[in-house]
Amino acid sequence: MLQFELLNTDSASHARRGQLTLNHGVVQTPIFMPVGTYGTVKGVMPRSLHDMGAQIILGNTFHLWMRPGLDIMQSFGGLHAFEKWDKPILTDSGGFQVWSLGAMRKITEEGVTFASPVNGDKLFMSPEVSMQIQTILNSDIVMQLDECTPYETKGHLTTEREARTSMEMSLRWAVRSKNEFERLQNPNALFGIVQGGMYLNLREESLQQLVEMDFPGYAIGGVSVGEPKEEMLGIMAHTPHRLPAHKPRYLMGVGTPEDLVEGVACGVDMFDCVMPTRNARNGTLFTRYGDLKIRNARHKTDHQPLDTSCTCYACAGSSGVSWDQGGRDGFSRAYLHHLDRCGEMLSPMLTTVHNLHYYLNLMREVREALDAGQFSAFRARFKAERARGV
Ligand code: PRF
Ligand code: ZN
Repeated sequence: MLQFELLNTDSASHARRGQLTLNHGVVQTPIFMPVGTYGTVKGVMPRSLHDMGAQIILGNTFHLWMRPGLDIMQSFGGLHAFEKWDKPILTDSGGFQVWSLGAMRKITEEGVTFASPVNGDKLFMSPEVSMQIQTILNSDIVMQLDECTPYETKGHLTTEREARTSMEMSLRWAVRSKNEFERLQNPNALFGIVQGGMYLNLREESLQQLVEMDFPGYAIGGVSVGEPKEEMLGIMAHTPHRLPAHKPRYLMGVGTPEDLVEGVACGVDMFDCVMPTRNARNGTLFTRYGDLKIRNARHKTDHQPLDTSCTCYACAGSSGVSWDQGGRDGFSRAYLHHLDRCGEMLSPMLTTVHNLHYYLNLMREVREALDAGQFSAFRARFKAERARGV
């Protein structure tokens, strides 16, 4: 089940405000989806995710298939009950994750053969297997199995011919994914994934074929795979707005706060990325006034929170009142710098809460700007504030 309602469209860009209804609840778009690869958003309790306003999170077919395996998933009736998250979940198909194994795998028309990174067993992933696993996981949004076309192949830029071969196989895998999804009578929603590498003509062909297959939603894959930023912006400007207006559009694995706001302007409704969670663990924090590296010695004596305008638990404590509004309950940069130096567990916990709150709040501000017909002004102010520096 999936319903998508367009609430508002921006007059000066392709940006849209929408509402997506799934089996486990309603999602307001544009939206950022925190990544929970192994059935957990690393270091964050579901209750905190809820408090931060997370509406939908990701899970990974490949990882959950490896561990804990399908018998356990089946015994819990799916991923929601296992990880104690009762709102919507989107699962990636495993294509991208298997692809990331590099030399460990062999891709053929039938599917992907690879050695289990856990115990070395020889395993086989196909569109059918991916649909069978995602049906057991009972995720609200299921992704087709695809091949993520790399930016470089064997040391040279992927040629148009190579990108076409890959894109065409992804299309055949889309057909097989859809057939198996229907045969299994999966009650959720299956998304097709546009591929085509850096070739806009291939992207257009991929898109048209997928639209003919009439998926309830569409993703754009094969970006953020090591290409220069201009290439990604080129695809963002080309593809999203060509997809059917009345269906949700998901840009996979993107990106920085600037990429998200740009993506929205290009007509994207959904994003996921490990950047807020991974960078938090490495001590890189996103703030309204630019990025901040907590390991930098200049933070050692600073009493201010990470982001003086932020209302997250790390920056505003239990009161939820930001420093700029006079709140003084938040944790200081000096304290977070200290925790990091000591390798304390609370360090990545607090920084992850902050970064996720930043991303979720950014998208909330984007939605409010769209509701108010103020997206252009918001976009300009956002860029200026981020460029100011902390
Ligand atoms: N395909 C799938 N998952 C993905 C991607 C893709 O191309 C990307 C590319 N950035 C991230 N995650 N199935
Ligand atoms: Zn914060």
